[in-house]
Amino acid sequence: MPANKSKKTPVFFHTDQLNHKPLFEWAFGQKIKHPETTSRAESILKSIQANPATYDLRAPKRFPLDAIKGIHNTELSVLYKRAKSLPKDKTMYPSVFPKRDLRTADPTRLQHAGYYCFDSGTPLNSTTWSAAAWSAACAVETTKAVATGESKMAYGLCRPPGHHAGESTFGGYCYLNNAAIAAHLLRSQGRVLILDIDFHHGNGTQSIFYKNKDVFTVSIHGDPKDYFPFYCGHENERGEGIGKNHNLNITSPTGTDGQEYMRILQKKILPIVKKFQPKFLVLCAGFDTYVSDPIGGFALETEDYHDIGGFIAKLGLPTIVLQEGGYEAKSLGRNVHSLLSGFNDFKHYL
Ligand code: Q9C
Ligand code: ZN
Repeated sequence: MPANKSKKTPVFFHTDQLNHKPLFEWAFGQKIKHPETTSRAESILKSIQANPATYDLRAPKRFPLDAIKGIHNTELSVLYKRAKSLPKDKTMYPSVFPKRDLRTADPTRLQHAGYYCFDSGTPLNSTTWSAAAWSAACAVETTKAVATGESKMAYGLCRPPGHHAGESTFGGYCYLNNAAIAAHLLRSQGRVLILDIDFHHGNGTQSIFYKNKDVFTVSIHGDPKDYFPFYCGHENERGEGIGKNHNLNITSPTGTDGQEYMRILQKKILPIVKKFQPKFLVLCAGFDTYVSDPIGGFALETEDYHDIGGFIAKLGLPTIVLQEGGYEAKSLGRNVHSLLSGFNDFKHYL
């Protein structure tokens, strides 16, 4: 057994991430219970803690202010910090979303939150900033655990998720783009590939790196003609300027199963890795591709995540795994463990 084979997978989580409790969202005219619940993180924690020989669970220690500044406009954090002074039982759901011809906003006014927000499911309250910042801190620590060579793969239990947040925009339950923060920390050391396997298009990540070629963004998702975020994520969006051909969107039909998903990985991801030769991989790990997910439209099973983990391990890259979506709380922990086991069971990887 190689010396490092006995090492545990570092996992990062801070309990303040549980203080953020969005209660409901407006979904196509209906007020529904908010899918991004604390029970999601609790389900994952439970399955991590059930395997103490495999995982080394730690809390990030520092607020990642500089790392956030590298990716997000300061107006976003000004707005989030302003929400800290909301009364405990009050939540701000922005209700005016300006379009291209409305261009002035003041982030010190909570009523202007709609300028930065692009949907009705991503509310602000007094705990949002702390939870989002600790979630980003998990991404930073996970990145460090891999970049320092401590571990070839590490997992950040990022909650709230991140891939829908742009430089100065938030939405899709995301406030800070954890994967973009991770990639930005790594890019001075070499090319970074971000592979987004959440059911939804990673629109925030795409827009942040759209004109860059040192960070290649790939997202596999349900067709945005039918699914959130609707207005981007189409296959003809390929990057711009020097970033041309460094963004790839792969849409797959409703009902896509594990077999079809593996075909996509083999056919589309392998060639990119061969050609782009990344030094690091950031995996946006969403599990709303699960067959009984209440939001997503794919049909993956728990064992399929094991295969996906194995496929990614086989790429041989140092990998930062960051939690994104996945809304059937009771299966989420099991699915996360299945994906991470796919790495750890691939004996040539660690
Ligand atoms: N209010 C992630 O999986 N719901 N976000 C659309 C309209 C938004 C999902 C309903 C789904 C966002 C990280
Ligand atoms: Zn999603």
